[in-house]
Amino acid sequence: MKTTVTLSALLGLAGLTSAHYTFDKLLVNDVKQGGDNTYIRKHTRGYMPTKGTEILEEDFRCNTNAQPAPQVMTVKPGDKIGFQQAFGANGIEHPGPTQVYMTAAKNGAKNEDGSGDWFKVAQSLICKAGNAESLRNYAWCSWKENNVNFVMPESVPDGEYLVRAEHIALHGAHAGQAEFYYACAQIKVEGSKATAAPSPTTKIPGVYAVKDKAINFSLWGSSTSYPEIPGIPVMAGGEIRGSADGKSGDKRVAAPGASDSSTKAAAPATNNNAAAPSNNNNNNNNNNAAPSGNNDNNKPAGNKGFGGETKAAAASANGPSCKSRRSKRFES
Ligand SMILES: [Cu+2]
Repeated sequence: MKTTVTLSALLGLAGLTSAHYTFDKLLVNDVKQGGDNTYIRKHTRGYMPTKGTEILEEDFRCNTNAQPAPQVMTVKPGDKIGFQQAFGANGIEHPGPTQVYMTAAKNGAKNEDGSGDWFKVAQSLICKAGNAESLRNYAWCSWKENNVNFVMPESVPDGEYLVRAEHIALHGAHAGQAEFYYACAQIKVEGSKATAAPSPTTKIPGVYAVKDKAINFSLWGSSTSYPEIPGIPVMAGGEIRGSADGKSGDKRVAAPGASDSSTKAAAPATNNNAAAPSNNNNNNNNNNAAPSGNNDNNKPAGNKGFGGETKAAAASANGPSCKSRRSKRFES
């Protein structure tokens, strides 16, 4: 018994070194720029993820002891920006979304400490619709890609920025062990016609709370979608890749924003139905169809996912590390 546990611990550790990652190489239009950490700030966490209450620390901005990089990369709207993995890693094999945040650097990107407001310029979710099992791996847009990437939208004004790319691994999220992988690049945007300050904004740390649903989501239930948005919504015109259920495939679309509100007044319609039954004391007889329809929309996925997942969660609750599931199977 004891031998088995030790063996599985060893297997788990062996897996960790190859499974974990950070980002140190900047890509522009899929071409590597400079060397390691020429444009991406070097930090001392190595490939280990940030977890738990560490997301409340100041180092959650650009990672542990991050130091200004020697250079600032100039890009224009429409350029594809990528943060490639460090240490020879060649593909993200953790399930979860990616986010890219930016903060304006009024005194230059090299001098920016990230204490100001950040906006979210891009988000990737699920690119392949599938079953619950697929959500534990290849359903995600970033699966097996060796970089976190996005296309610089027209809606980001000219100027220097810190750009923070992040992948959240969710395999341990049900047990409060979501893993955050991230680094910051120093980038100058030139050629934008945008003048409005991007919104909404957040502070980092502060963008996530430890108990946020989006980072405590279980992949071990029956859910075939990820109906959560970690942090704040993507800015108007920013990039959303994939979708909550992957049914739209691997597409990059512009996020809607306040300026589009005149064309999008459709959403509130369903509220009228919900209001109607409250006039009747006789809940049982009236409007049976409507309430049950509402329940179908709101609950089943969540209920089955969260109710059914308790056992699965308990079964894999030992798994703060990625490969421990595998070793656990070997045990049993
Ligand atoms: Cu991991």
